[in-house]
Amino acid sequence: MDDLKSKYLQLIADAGDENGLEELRVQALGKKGEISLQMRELGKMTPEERQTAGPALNALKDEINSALVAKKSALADAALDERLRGEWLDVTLPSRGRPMGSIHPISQVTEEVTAIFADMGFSVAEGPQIESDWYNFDALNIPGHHPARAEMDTFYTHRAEGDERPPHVLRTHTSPVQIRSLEANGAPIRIICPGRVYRADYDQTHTPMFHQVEGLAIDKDISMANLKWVLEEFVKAFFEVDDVELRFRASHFPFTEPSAEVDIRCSWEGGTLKVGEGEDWLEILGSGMVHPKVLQAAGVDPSVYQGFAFGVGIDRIAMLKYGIPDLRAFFDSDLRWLRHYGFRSLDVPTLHGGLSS
Ligand code: 2NM
Repeated sequence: MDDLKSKYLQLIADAGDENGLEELRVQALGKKGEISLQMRELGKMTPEERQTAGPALNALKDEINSALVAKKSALADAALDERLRGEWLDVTLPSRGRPMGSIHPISQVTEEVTAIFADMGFSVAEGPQIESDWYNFDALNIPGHHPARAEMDTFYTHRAEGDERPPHVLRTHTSPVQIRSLEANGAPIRIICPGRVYRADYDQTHTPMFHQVEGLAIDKDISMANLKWVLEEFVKAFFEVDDVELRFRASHFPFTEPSAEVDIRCSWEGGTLKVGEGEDWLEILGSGMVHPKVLQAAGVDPSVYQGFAFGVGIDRIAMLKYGIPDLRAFFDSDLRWLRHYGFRSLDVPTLHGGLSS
């Protein structure tokens, strides 16, 4: 048995590929294999002989089996390493002077929105995409039991076993950036926060990652009248029309009071969107006066300061402005789609040149 063992362990160690391994398995453990034949001999033995030979044969069989499995996985690893070496690409190489790439519509629209608000005195603030539950929820007046937490379909990170601290989340909106900015700079403040946000939702009108821009203006004498003017200016500049009509519908958000959803007058005649005329209404954003508790959480005295905030879906207004029918196409990386909807890299949005010139 010792001879059999050393013979097969050596053969397995020397096997060069999976076929060779399979042949060895048959040769040793197959129906007519050497070990199987030995097993058959057990029947001819005395009970005493069988008592030692049986377990020894079984142990040998297990050992050869384990060696076969281990060698098989080592061969597979080696094959994968070999393949990865063969298919290695240097993605840092410069391009071969083919036509230039294009600007993704979401980048273009983010630039357009930024240019419009910059012209009204808003600066851009950015922050982390992985947030604490304090900045993403509590500071925004969304306590632990609040249904908005469940409704948001939040992505949570893992904590180590036994770590009782609440997990971090992928931010579900860019409002945490506004809290961080308020905390760091205090009031007065005028900022917009564009960026990626995450919710566990996937269908024709939802992707698990999408883009938002939120705005915030805090000072001693800011009212909803200022909000209305700012949003009108934004919609006129963004859709490149001289006149718009906005409709403020009472709504509810935990972080604003009062809250309003904003619709714009439009028509869909001939299947294309016209803003500022017609009999239809199109919902484009949510807004309101920042809740005193939110100001307080950010270290701002709500008896001195007040202001408005709003949130717009960048993907949605990009679809509306550029007639893109399917949200999911934004994230398919389909080159034909990008060539069709993409912007030339020298077309930088400016207000004097027209945003989509
Ligand atoms: C919205 C709607 C209404 C909002 C609130 C804040 C903050 F941080 F100041 F509290 N930022 N953004 C807000 C308000 C967002 O999105 C639909």
